[in-house]
Amino acid sequence: MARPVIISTDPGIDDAVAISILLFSKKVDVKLIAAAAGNVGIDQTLINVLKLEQFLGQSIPVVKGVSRAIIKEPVHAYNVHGKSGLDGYEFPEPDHSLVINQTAPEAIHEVVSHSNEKVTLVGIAPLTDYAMFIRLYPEDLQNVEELVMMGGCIGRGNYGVLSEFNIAGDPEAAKIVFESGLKIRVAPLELGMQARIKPNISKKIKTYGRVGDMFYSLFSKYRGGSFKTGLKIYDALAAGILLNPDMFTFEKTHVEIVNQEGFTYGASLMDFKNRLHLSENALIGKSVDVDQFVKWFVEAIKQAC
Ligand SMILES: [Ca+2]
Repeated sequence: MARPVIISTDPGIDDAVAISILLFSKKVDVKLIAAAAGNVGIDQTLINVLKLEQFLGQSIPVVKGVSRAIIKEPVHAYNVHGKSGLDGYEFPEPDHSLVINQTAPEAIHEVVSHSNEKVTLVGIAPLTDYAMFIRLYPEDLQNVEELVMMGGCIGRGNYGVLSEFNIAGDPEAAKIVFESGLKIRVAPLELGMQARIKPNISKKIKTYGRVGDMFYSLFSKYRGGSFKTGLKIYDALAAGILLNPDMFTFEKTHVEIVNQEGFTYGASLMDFKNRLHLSENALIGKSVDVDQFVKWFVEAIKQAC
């Protein structure tokens, strides 16, 4: 049976890929999409979710997330995704009727507390909305299956020396989430670096009708890696962990989020050698079989086309 899923996302070109894969997978049933502040501002990520849904002919309820990180000043990634967050393709004007008039934590609570089956949370953005949900509705956690997320890094970061964008975007939120006791599976930065999408794959995707053409256009503007040497479609790795975990190797560990101001603010210390002597709180994807991933990725996108 399809697992009920909520997606928290900040589209974002790699988000658009992950959302499309999840919307068309038979293994999951997407109940709600929460637009989060991240790659671009919250008003724009909301519009981007709506545009994508409209383009894909979907009508999943959408909620606008909390407008910014809990404490940290907002950070964005216009340099990677362009000014709109989805630069490279002209989407039709979105249908705003899908937007629910609630806060994101309220909307997440509604879905989780009314679900007959445990709900899986997918996090492919800073974790602000999930952290607020956890603080406001702690009793709901018993009806959450797990959080599957893209974020953090084993080694060096893509935002700070030691911090990855989704964690650095709201370190306090990440700390709340990792200390919540939720079961968490993580696609860290390194997986996206391993599983690069080469031009021959992008060109193959371009042949898949209007959806394939849309992705190709976005990929040609995306600055997560290089179109020529390979794109890093980070958020798709979280979708991969949820839908096809056999492609990965995992290791359980403690993840400690650094939330003291300073050069390491927002770092995610993945303590594989147990130097901190703290209990395990996450399962980290450490490597991916790239050939298997590429095969899966192409097939998964094809489902949306
Ligand atoms: Ca994202």
